[in-house]
Amino acid sequence: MAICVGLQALFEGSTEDPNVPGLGLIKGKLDRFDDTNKAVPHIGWNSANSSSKSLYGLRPESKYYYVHSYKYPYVNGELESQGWTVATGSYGEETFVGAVAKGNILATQFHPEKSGVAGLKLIKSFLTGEGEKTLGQEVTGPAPTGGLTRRVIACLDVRTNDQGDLVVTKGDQYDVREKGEDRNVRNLGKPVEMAKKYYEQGADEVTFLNITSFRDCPLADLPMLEILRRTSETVFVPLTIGGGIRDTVDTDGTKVSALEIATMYFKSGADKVSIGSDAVLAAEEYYSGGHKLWGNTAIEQISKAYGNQAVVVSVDPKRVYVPKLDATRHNTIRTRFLGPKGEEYCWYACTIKGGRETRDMDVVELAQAVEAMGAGELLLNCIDCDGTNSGFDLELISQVKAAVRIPVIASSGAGNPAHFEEVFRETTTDAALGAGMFHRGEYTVQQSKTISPRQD
Ligand code: 1PR
Repeated sequence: MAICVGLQALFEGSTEDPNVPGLGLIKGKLDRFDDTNKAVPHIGWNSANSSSKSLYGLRPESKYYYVHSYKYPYVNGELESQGWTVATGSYGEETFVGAVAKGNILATQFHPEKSGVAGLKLIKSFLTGEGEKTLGQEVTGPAPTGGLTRRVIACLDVRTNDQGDLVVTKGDQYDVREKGEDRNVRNLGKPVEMAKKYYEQGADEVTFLNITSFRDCPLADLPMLEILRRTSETVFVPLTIGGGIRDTVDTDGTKVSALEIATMYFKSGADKVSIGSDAVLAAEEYYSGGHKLWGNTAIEQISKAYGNQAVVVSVDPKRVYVPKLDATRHNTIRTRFLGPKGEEYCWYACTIKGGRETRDMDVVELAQAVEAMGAGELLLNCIDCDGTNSGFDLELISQVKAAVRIPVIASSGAGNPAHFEEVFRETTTDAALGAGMFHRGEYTVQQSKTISPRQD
């Protein structure tokens, strides 16, 4: 059984690295998705339609989790004439090979181990041998539901509270302490249990953000490692982990690179790492060095080792109001929400250290720099909207989507399911993330998926 790049390796080669031959078990070469009109990598839940032929229990109405930039373009009958049964997916105008099987060989471009119940069924069909027995037989079923769905992500901000327990918390504009006298850290539950609950409610992904990074903790004892290990035992959708991913010095004085930290997370069950503060500092160097890439930033190193799709950059912007469009050198928009002095324009300043420090860099500059460095996705928070339950900042999301070709996750401000509907309708965002409304039990993840539900 071959998964994702495992399927790709069965072919003769790929434009990803023309000098490295594939196994050549299947004739043909892979190429990259065209990103003129769509985000690349292709990330999310899409179909694998085997045209009424049984293929290890794949179902036309189910969706499977893909994350890749290279694909084998589907040509009707080509692989079938080599004896393969084929399932296809479609992304924009392109139809690509989602899965192939012949005898006891099964290869999937998507990740069955991250495709929830539908993926587990496929793995079972492979392990029991049932899939091989029925391979290629005619089957009837519902009509295929093609195309990529837009993801709904549940996010858990995690930190240690004043009693030393690791808790899921949630801030209002990044302030996670209660409003009362004692100002305790808000405790909304336990990370592993909450992640499982959101998986069962249909979350397309789960993100953990360690919002106080590694305060004086030996790296090997990082509590987030244990959380990932335990979560990946019961949660079969992609897991992202963020917080503290940068070159650092361990408590015993040993230098540890961001790549080593990311490796520890991947080995513990993470599918993607999310980089916040370090990305802003790296982007500053990128511009001060005249757009030069040195290959030494965390983003470049991790994306080189694990692929762009494994690196998310988490952005923490906040609005800076200005009286006119050309008041600063920054990428400025006209806004429907006027500033405190009636200003009609604003730009979004990037912050680091959980919003504690504002830098002279706007969100478009950051997004374009990290895309050039190899980030595969942006997690676009908004300090002004965070925890307000007033809806996503559609102006911010539209500005960033227009500036980059990598996928964008809209975040901050979701207060009810209609806000998800709105952000998917009004912007081209690839995914939307919610936190507080799920943690407080006001709505389930499933209720937020009216626009892009997927079936297991
Ligand atoms: O800088 O690489 O160590 O990463 C730190 C990470 O922790 C960053 O991703 C940063 O966004 C996050 N973070 C730091 N401080 C806070 C805080 O809240 N005090 N949380 C924080 C960011 C934003 C979202 C939140 C959405 C949705 N939280 O994760 O879940 O805003 O909330 P809502 O739907 O309830 O409005 P580094």
